[in-house]
Amino acid sequence: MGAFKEPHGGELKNLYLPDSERDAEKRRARDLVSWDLTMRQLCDIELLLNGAFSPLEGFMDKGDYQGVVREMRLGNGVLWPMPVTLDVTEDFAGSISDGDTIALRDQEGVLIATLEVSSIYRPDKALEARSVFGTEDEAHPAVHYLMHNAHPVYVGGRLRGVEAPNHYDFKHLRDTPKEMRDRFQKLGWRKVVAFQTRNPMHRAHLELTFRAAKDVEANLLLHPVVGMTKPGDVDHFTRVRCYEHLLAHYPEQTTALSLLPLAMRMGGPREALWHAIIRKNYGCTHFIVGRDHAGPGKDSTGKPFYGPYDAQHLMQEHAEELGITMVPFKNMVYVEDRAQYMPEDEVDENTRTLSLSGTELRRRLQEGVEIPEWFSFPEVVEELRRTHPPRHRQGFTVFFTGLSGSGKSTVANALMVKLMEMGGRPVTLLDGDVVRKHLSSELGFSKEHRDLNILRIGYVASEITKNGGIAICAPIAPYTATRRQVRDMIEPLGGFIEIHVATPLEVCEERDRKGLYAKARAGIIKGFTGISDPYEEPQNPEMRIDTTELTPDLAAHRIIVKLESLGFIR
Ligand code: PPS
Repeated sequence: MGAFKEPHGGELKNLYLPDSERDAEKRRARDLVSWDLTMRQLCDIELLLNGAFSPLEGFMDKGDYQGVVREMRLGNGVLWPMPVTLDVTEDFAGSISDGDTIALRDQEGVLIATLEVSSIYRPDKALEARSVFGTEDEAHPAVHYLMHNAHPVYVGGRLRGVEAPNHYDFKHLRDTPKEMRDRFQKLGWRKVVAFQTRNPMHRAHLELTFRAAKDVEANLLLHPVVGMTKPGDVDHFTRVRCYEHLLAHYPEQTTALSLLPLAMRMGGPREALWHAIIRKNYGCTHFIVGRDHAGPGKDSTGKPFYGPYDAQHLMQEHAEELGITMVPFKNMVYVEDRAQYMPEDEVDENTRTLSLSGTELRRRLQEGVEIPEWFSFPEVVEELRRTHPPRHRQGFTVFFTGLSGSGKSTVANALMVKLMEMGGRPVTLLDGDVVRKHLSSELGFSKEHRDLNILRIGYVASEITKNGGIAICAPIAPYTATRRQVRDMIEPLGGFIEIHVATPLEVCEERDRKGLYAKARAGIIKGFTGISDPYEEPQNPEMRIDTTELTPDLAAHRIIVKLESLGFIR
């Protein structure tokens, strides 16, 4: 192994027990207290066990954790920028003591590893957020995770690996650091530059990585993250199919593709350092760091969390100690007159350059508009179009909300029939009364029960939407926060069109088809929406209708027109 390929801290860890000891460990684990690993912890443990996080030998104890949080150093002084901790509930923490061994299992109960508990401690989460991520602003995804998802107590200790977390997808593209190093050795790759990404790659990325490799005379490893990335990112299945297409465009025998099951924190500069250390452990000699590396986007006041080159500066500061060389990212732009990509800093300001922002790309995908050849490869675009069909081929949910008797069900029925007449997608009506009969039969009308009811409707609608169908929901849904939750559940999967049926209470009460208003006024029905329970009006629905004067037919027609204008039907 060449001098350049030293693992971080000197030794490539492999925390798995020898095959001969695994069965005994499994038997022993039957009597141990078990912790079911979260998604994040499963990603972390995979990279701990296979040595990608060398020199770590387990989840951090209090000493390592504090050193890492405060000064990016483990207890033994080795540079390490990111806490890797096992967060557990109070209840679980209360059931274990120092010196115990606990079993760590995946969601199906498979034993992944055992952990010898050496430290049980309560982190100062605000301090962790400020020191590691530079902010307590919850618009930062990792801070939000820390405050709302991470459990309150951390457990540290050494791991004994029993079974690697299982992956059913892209097995041929998954390598441990040892496997990757062996491959480099076999291929005779002495210098390897790694490229980290969580996004689909297009022509600019190809040019950039190709140039980086050429500049440092190294081979190239495309090393995209497929663990957890930023919420809202393109799913890794789609991305990996795109990367496979892209790979064919590199000169033969120069470039490899391998997937990294890392749970990103979007921690900017500290994360860049972490990424570099991981790649060093995989045997790479160089690492590309771009503008705003692992950036979490904007804070709650609209300002970026980190400066665009903070990550490069921090890498520079620790260059010597890192033992992997940074290749700073040059922003590539397309120069039309020369029909080629060039680094931004090599183009004079009078030259006409072309670029396409991520937002514009999403718009074009959404509306089925052309994506130019200079931007991407047709196979990559085709792949993105398959998972991001234009709106008229996406599923959507029409969510009616309004008082009892406002006309929701009648209009929803009319709309359903009109959509079925048009054809193209299956339509499901989740009417308030019908849902309460089949899906929520045990629920009443307390706030808690109403919320549960709406979230169930939202869940079913989200599945329908995800699978390309049309869900029409027509509950009262009186609470803003719950409607918001439903929107958040559905919007990433397709369309969400909220329609406030704003027929005034007096009209609803006057109609009183079911005689419920009279009973509510008489106090026979308690907590009736609009009478003795609140209805919070939607502030920004996609549409508002009032059925006082509007026939169901006309109301449904208006909604169809709205759906057409939004691009969901044509
Ligand atoms: S909610 O709040 O969204 O969960 O309500 P929903 O599932 O749409 O059910 C509303 C229908 O239940 C009848 N009903 C009541 N409505 C409101 N408040 C109370 N306390 C109540 N008790 C029974 C009522 O007939 C509603 O039907 P619609 O179709 O809206 O008139």
